Amino acid sequence: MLTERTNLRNVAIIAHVDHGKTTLVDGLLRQAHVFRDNQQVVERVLDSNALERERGITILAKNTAITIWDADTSQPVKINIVDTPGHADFGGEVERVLNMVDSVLLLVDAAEGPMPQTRFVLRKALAMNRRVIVVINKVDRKTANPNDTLNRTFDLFLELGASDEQAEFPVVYTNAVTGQAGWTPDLGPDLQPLFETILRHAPAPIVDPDAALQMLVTTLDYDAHRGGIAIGRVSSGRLVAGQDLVRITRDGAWILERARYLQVHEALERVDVDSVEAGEIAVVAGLNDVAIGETLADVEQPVALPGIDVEEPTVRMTFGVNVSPLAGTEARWSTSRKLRERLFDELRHDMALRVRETDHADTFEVSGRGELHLGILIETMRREGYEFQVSRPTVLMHRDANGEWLEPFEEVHIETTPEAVGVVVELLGRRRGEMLNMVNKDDGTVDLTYLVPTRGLLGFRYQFLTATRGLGVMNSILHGYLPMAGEIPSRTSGSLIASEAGQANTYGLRNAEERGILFVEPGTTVYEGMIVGEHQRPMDLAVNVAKLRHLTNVRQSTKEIDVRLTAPRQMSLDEAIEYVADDELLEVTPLSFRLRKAILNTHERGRQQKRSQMARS
Ligand SMILES: Nc1nc2c(ncn2[C@@H]2O[C@H](COP(=O)(O)OP(=O)(O)OP(=O)(O)O)[C@@H](O)[C@H]2O)c(=O)[nH]1
Ligand SMILES: [Mg+2]
Repeated sequence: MLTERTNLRNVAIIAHVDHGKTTLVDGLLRQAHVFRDNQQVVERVLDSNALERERGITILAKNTAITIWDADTSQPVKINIVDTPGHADFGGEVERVLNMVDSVLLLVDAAEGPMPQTRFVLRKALAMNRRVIVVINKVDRKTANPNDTLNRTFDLFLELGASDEQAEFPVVYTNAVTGQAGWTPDLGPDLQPLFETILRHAPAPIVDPDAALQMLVTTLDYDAHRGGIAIGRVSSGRLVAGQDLVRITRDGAWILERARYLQVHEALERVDVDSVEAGEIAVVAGLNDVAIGETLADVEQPVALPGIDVEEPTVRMTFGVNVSPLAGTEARWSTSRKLRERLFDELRHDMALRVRETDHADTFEVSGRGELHLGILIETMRREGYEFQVSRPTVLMHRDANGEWLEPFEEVHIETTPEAVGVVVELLGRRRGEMLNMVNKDDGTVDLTYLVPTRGLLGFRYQFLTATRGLGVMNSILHGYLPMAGEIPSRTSGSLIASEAGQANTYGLRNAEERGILFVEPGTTVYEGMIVGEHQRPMDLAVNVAKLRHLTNVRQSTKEIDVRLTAPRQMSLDEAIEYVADDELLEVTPLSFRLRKAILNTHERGRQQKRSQMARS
């Protein structure tokens, strides 16, 4: 029989990047008194992994829970809260965790209004019929316009085809930093209005605890002592610690397992419990092998739940065994077997990723939602001790029903200064962007909306930041597949390439410096075919940066010996991924990343280039 679990709520917080989700969770945790009075708590406590803290963004969705008092029923109510990432590349995380909740808090920045990812996450939430509570955050910002934001949010609901019921959403205004909320933009002293709205409007789970057990595995974790951990909502029946169950794989296979350890979320911790009833989010540990999208089911009546749908990837890179002359010197894991294992293991966690074998046993095709999605995987693997080489990202194309090629397009939102508009418009024009809208805002900034082929956006961010002197803000989201946009010129500069192995020295580098911008400094070990700088001109140029000065009897003037090189350009991993050209690779190790030509030998590369030039003419 279906029952309503009135003392439970499952809520996800969804929004565009940076609209304040993780900060709001801090406030909810603090005001639900989950910390000791004198406990020091870091800001954005849920952004707990190293990459999240370094980059100041959420990458993985995370569960937490609070318990608050419901004055109407005089009962404590447990609220499971799932924080989600806002960056478009991690949209797969949001799609997946919506499976655990009955309602969402849709946060919208009162100054920015709804942004591309607001639309994406709202569309998903409406499609899955989740109750939406709109939270207009950052009402304290100077340029905040809460009323306009509310109107535009309402329009977005209608545009996305919300039902009348869905469009009658409750609204709360907040300042997540100070932990204040209100029914109007005039905020009260604390988040009480938000707590009340959740209690009144977030539906309690309606479930059948006496039916056969079903739980959809939505998140994975690992514990050194307890082994594989599966997290998900028990959608029917109940789970008892130590019980036997059937794990139904995504291929439909049945595997007998035991739920050795059983936990639920409490604040930032997980606590052991004896049983979990339908409606609650359970943490099951001690499973032998488990993947996202599988169902944990009753042994007597194993029935699979619908799997987790996430949108297809748009961008692909190859990951190959590192074959540079420096391979094996800086990493713990280098072999193709290790690389293969690691990549395929990632699929168990990440629904938005695809990995395919290629004709070469040492090379794998890895596809994801964008450069950042793949970049985070590369950075994570590098920190785990792997080395490998990756190619330039390319977009994944489709054929339509008539056999015509289609390519992905993105809607791009740009906020910039009036001075930089000209350059940005020119850059995007060259990349086949089509301007959809341009708004001069009261605060002196300019908002541009573009439709741009994803192909044209690869490698764009770095140029954009240079053009806007780091002040521009750019966001993009997949618009869909459209007919091919025609040729897009790639990088306009060639590379400076080491013609000989050795240690770069001042003398050699000084010669190279006259031709462009250096990436390496004196003392860096280089190999033939390694890229040591960016050429000012469109073609590649081989330079010997390890060249030693001929010793002569003629004394050098001190002026000549004391040459100063300009500091080399230090690229971040993201920048290097954007920079790498078609015939180049990026070598990634735990200690360094190096750009290199795919063909290292200078003569052979020359021959190859001539051949392809001849083939083209
Ligand atoms: N002025 C103001 N700043 C806020 C408010 N809420 C959050 N911020 C700031 O906005 C920035 C982003 O906050 P986060 O909580 O990381 O945003 P997020 O939505 O979790 O970001 P992602 O998870 O990366 O999508 C931080 O610098 C916060 O301090 C607010 O109400 N007012
Ligand atoms: Mg966050």
